[in-house]
Amino acid sequence: MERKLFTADFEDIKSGRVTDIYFDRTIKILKAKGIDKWVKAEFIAKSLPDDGEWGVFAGLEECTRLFEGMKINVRSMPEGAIFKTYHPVLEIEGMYTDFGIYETAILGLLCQASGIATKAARCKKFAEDRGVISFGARRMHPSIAPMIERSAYIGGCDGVAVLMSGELIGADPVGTMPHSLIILMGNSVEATKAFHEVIEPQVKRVALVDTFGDEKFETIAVAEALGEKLYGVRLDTPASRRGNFLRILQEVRWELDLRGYQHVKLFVSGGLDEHKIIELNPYVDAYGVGTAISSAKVIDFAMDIIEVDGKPLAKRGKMSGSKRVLRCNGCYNSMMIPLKENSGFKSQISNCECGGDFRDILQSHVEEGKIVADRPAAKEIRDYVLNQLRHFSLCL
Ligand code: PCP
Repeated sequence: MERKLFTADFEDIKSGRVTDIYFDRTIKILKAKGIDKWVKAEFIAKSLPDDGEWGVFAGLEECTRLFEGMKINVRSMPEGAIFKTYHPVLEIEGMYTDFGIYETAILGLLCQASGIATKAARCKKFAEDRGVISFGARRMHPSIAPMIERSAYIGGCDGVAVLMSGELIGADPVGTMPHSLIILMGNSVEATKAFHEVIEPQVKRVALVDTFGDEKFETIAVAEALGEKLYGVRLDTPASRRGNFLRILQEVRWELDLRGYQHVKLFVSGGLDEHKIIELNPYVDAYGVGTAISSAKVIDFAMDIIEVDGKPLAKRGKMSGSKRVLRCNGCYNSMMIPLKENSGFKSQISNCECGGDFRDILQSHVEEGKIVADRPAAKEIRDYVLNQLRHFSLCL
């Protein structure tokens, strides 16, 4: 059947077709030479986008579906774990020819999802209790919109905009109104009144106030039109008119409060990222972040062999041997030590100076193709990320 999209589906990936040719040739050569080795390969990032000190590990659930039934063992951090550079987030063990062909696909699943989740976490960290909604599906290929928004949600976004993404994470999609509704209804008051008449009452009434007129006057007009029923206004002011956006927001807030509309919240979107969020926090109640999250820089994970037939062996620039990543459950300080006990390292590191206990966050995930780890829902993973975020500093 003719494909409508230039995208690969799960069967293509599982059949090893989404692989770089040199992996395919490597498997051919090894098989032709009757060479195969029991290896361990780990996934680490040597640097992080935005010179970040930490990243959010995401994409594991899709990898798990790929691993199922493969003759491999996998140790992995839980999805949503906050990780540091050089600390392995995942390790695969098996005959190289049983999993080597999937390096391209596994890296793709982890690098993009983790990049999105990390950017979402940075935005949420700075927005604090203000809402951050993923608004960026339109900037990327629609076939991956659910993955993008799931990653944004587990990274910390409070909501997603796309219908299918809402189904995937088990939450109602979130949205206000587009400029096209105001243009077709004639003005923001008519559009907002029509929205209020037609849309289910549980949907927050957030009017868009930058289409034709000045945000201040459009805001006053919709507030007077809907009064208590108006939940908020969205300012998506075009860059050409944005000037000092903080002052515009201050003015709108002032005019609303002056007229007794303290309940009306300010929602902004358009060209936002964590830097803009810090700047606008004094007046903003929620953010719609698109491009910055959906097309976030990927996490540059690499998969590298670190053991062959049980002996530590790795390329230059890599630390060989299987590892543990110990994290203190008190202060979240983490360290990396060899998996195997040996003289060089004090293996039994139980307590942290802060009094907390060290635990290995690289846990058995797949044993001989059988999934042995929990597979939490997106909401649980998001809660896990938000809980960790309280312990990780972020300076820009
Ligand atoms: C955009 C739309 C997106 C926002 C901005 C994301 O507004 O609301 O969700 O922007 P970003 O990618 O710069 O972060 P418009 O393009 O004006 O679209 P609409 O009229 O549909 O709101």
